[in-house]
Amino acid sequence: MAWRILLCGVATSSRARWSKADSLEELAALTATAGGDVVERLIQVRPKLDPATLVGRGMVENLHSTCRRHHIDLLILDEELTPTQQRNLEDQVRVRVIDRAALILDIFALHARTSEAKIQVELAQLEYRRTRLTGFGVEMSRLGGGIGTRGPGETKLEVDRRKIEQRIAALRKDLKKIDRERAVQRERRSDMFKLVLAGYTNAGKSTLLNRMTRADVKVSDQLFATLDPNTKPLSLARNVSVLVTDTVGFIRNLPTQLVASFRSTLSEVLDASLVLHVVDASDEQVDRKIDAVNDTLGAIGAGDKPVLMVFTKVDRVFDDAVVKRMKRSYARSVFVSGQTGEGIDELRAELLRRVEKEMVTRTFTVPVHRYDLVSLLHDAGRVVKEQATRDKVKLSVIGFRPALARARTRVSAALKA
Ligand SMILES: Nc1nc2c(ncn2[C@@H]2O[C@H](COP(=O)(O)OP(=O)(O)OP(=O)(O)O)[C@@H](O)[C@H]2O)c(=O)[nH]1
Ligand SMILES: [Mg+2]
Repeated sequence: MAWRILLCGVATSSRARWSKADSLEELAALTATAGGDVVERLIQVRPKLDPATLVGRGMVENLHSTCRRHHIDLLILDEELTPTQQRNLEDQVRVRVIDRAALILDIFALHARTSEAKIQVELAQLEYRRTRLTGFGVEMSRLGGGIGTRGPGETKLEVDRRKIEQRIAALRKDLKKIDRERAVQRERRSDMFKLVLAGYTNAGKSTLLNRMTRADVKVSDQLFATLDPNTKPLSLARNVSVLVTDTVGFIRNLPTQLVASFRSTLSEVLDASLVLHVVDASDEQVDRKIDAVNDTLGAIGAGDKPVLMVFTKVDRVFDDAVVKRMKRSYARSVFVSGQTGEGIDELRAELLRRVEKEMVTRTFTVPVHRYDLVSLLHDAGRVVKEQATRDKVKLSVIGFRPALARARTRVSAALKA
């Protein structure tokens, strides 16, 4: 049976109540993704958070009676809880209490598939938990399993502080190794034009990747369905191929531990030649989610990457005024549906335009007998002219700027040797 869950949030003014209600809506979606059943939601309007219990005295009592009345198993707070607040609330409300960050960590733990994702999630969970252990290693086991305590795969989360420190050190070492492997992979792809799909979780990124590249990435109406980057080739025209990467989605206030330990996954974006910021056009929170994604891009150092806004799910938008407004606010954006394929040709045309802006023509002259260099140049781009004299051959090549720069270096080095 699903866990029975009570959600609670604090609005700092009555005007902030509505945005808090939206925030609880998202918290409910996260809870459902984690397999919980939201039974009741409570919002308290309070200008200041209580240092001891976060919510006020009256709300603590309300939470206590609501939990008894509805047989609640778990209380989830939308705000970040200090370890003390968490403990005090558990003592007074008499159910388990977690915050939004712990819930997100839990979903990541459930969805981690590859060893890289598992390492990153476990590290984030341990970093989160480390600050929450007081005295001599609190007995986590008294809390039992369930939402908020699940570890990636079969690994049991450690509860002992000394063991946690050791485990964190080991995981950090593993991650360093993975980072190095990634760097090698990146180097190998450095000649290609790279598109990276970034966007709020559930925006429709994987659906778009599947539609554009006939890939088969898992799509689901859950939050954070994708944790591991998937890179696929995409041909935009004869001789114009790029790579498209689908990666983990963003969310408002991504827990800091996750940002830190998912740095290598998140930093896929840093490697992009062009970021496709994928937006769910049918979402009522569209502007706020765009802002959250832009904030996250800034936070990971990708704030100045070239971006193309791609509004998807237009098949679900029935109000033309909505699309008009978005077209006005976000000039040069593209409107598509990953599901029906509507607008995908326009998207491809726009991508080709963007890629072609980065294409250049270069001429190379190599000795006629150096077939190896001639073939290297054929690999580096499209050879549009080839003129042979008695002992030399001159080639004009159109290609991606960094690829041709690299070919130039390699050809010169080979000729000097
Ligand atoms: N109607 C409609 N639904 C879509 C479209 N694109 C995606 N969806 C649905 O939206 C949900 C999320 O789609 P995904 O492609 O998994 O979204 P994502 O951005 O990869 O999500 P995460 O990996 O979880 O961050 C799924 O239920 C999809 O079927 C679309 O163009 N139209
Ligand atoms: Mg996805």
